[in-house]
Amino acid sequence: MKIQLWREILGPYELAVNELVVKFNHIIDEYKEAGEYSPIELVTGRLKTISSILEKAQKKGIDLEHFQEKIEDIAGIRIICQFVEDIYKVVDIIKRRSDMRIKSEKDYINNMKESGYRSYHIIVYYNVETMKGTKEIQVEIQIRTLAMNFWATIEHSLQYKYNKNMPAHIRQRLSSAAEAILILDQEMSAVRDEIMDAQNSFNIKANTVADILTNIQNLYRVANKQEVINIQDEFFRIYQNGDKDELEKFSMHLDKIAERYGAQSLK
Ligand code: 0O2
Repeated sequence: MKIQLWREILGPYELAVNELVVKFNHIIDEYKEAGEYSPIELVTGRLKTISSILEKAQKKGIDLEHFQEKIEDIAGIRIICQFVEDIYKVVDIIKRRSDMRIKSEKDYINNMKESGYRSYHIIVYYNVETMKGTKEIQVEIQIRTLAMNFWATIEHSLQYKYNKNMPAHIRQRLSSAAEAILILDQEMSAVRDEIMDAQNSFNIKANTVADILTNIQNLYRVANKQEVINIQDEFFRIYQNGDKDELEKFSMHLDKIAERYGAQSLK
């Protein structure tokens, strides 16, 4: 077997993980910017450790000459959603992207594993640019709810602790916990619209306040200082009143004033 230069081999995988975390976080930002509910709550990425790669290769009888093709999760992305429905929305988003190509999918949401594990897995091909040119990387994307993630994290730690010899009573407890997680996700889905409405209002308010404060700051540079102080006082009054419609009206009014001064686009 030829020498494995691990750091050189894993570099592009690390790059893929870093790039994809940035890209999926950007999706969250875009939704928030638009004042809309984001189907993605949280994104994390990890590079499989060399010891885990060796362990998986040994367990599955994979020849180390071919581990890059055979081990699909050297680069791993985890997308956490609030609701089960969001998972399928994220799957659609991934399928529509032009920067990744689907290799395979596993729906462990509708087909729960015997362990109680639930998650949606997609293996994609993703290109990274390196000194030596373009390299196609396989990336495993796991998509699950916050509740599913809670269960999987605990179960994974216990699997590690007991090294595949988990006592039956713990296995039984985990199985009951998996049932409870399933019910929890169903209950949360039932109030999804209410929660989404609340979160949308929160985002809209946050964006309106940010717009108002940017306008006030820009106006402070070009307009009469006393006039800007009066505007700020008015903003605090409306803000404290807590009337969302009045706040939005005030923001639109301020846009017009800023436009008059040509202050809207000032950074
Ligand atoms: P790690 O440490 O997370 O990287 P298999 O070998 O058949 O179990 P396969 O064919 O590689 O797995 O694919 P599968 O079943 O889609 O599992 C891939 C990954 O999903 C696993 O990677 C885990 O991260 C996660 N997973 C799958 N089943 C379970 C489970 O029962 N419990 C938990 N907590 N996670 C699971 P690795 O390499 O096994 O582990």
